[in-house]
Amino acid sequence: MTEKLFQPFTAGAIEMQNRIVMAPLTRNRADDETDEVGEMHVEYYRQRASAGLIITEATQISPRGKGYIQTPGIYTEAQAAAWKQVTDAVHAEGGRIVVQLWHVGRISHVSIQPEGLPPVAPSALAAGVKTFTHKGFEETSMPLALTLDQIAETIEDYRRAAKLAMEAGFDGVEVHGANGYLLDQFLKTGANTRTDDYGGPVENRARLLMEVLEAVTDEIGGDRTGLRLSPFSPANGIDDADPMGTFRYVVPGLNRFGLAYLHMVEGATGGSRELAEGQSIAELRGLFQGAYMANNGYDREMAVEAVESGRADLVAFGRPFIANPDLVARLKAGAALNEIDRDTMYGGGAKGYTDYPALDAA
Ligand code: 8OZ
Repeated sequence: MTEKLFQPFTAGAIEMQNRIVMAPLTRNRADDETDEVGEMHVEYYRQRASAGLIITEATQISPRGKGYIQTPGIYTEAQAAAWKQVTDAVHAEGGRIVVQLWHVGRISHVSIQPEGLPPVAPSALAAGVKTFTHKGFEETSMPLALTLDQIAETIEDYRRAAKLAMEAGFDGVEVHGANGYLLDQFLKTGANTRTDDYGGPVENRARLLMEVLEAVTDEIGGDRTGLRLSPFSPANGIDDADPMGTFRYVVPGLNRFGLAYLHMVEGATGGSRELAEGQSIAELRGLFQGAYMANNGYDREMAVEAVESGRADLVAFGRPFIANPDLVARLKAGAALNEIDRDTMYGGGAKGYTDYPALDAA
C-alpha cells in the first residue's frame, strides 16, 4: 500500500502529484541589480519538480521589500519573464510551483534599500538582528514607520506582484506572513506600537494581512493563494505578548478568502518544535477550514503519520530539498538522504545548488 503522503492532492485550484512540498528557501543567487532569476534557477527548480508543489524562495514585491543581497523580485515585467523560464521547466516535468510574495519590512539595511533610505516597518523599532549585505552580516537598520499612504501603496504592490505571478506562469502565490517580516511585524505586539487603524487591538494589527489577502485573492482567486504563518517563532527578533490570542483571531479570519492552503511553521523556524505552555498548533489548525500544510523539522515517519492521521494535508520540507533534488523518490524508497553543505546555502554559484546528486546518479 502506498502511504497517503505519496498520493495526489488538490489544494484549491492546484492539483499536486503528491503531498510533499518544497518549502520556500532563500538561496541568494539572483542578479543583484535587476532582481532577476537566471539559467541556474531554471535548473535548480527543474531538478526538484517531482515535489507535489514547489514554493519558491521568498521573492520581494518591491525594491522597498528587499532585505538581503541577491534575492529575486516579482515587481517588473522582466522579472516575470525570467520566472517564466522556471515555471515552464517545472511544468514540463509535471510539477507545480507558486511564488512566495515577500516584503521584509524592518529586516533590511540602508545599503540594500533604494537611494539608501531607511527600511519601512509598522513602527520605528529596530529588530536588533543581522541581515546579509554586500559587506557580510550587518545589523538591520532603524526603520521608518509606514504612513497610511505607503500602506495603501504596499497593498497595491502585493496586487501587482500577484498579477505578474500569473503572467510568469505560476500556479499561484504564497503570501509570506511569517518569520518576522512585514506582515508578521504588523501582527505582533513586539514590532507594532501604532496607534492608528493598523495598531493596538488584534483586529487592527491583522488589518494589513487581511487587506493584502483581499487584494491578492481579488486579483488571482483565493484558490490560487496560500499563506504562511509562524505564530510562535521568534525568527528575526519578533515576539508577541499573546500569540494564542492573536492567532485565535487571525486564523478564523482567513476562512472568508477560500485560500488554497494555510502553511504553518510549527515552532521556531528551522529549529525547535517545542511550544510554550498554553500554545497549540492543533487548536489553531482546527480554526482553519481549508487545506493545511505542516512544516518544520519533519522526517519521513513524521510526515507519513501527519498525513495518514489527517492532521495535515501537505507537509513542507526545507533543508532536505536543498541537498536532495529527488527527495520524493528517496522518501518513497526509504533511501538515505544527502547531507547539506551549510557553506553554500546562501549565495555563490552552482556548487551546493544544482550539483547535489539524485539517487540514480549517487
Ligand atoms: C533565511 C535567510 C534569509 C531569509 C525566511 C525568507 O526565514 C526567509 C529567509 C531565511 O522566511
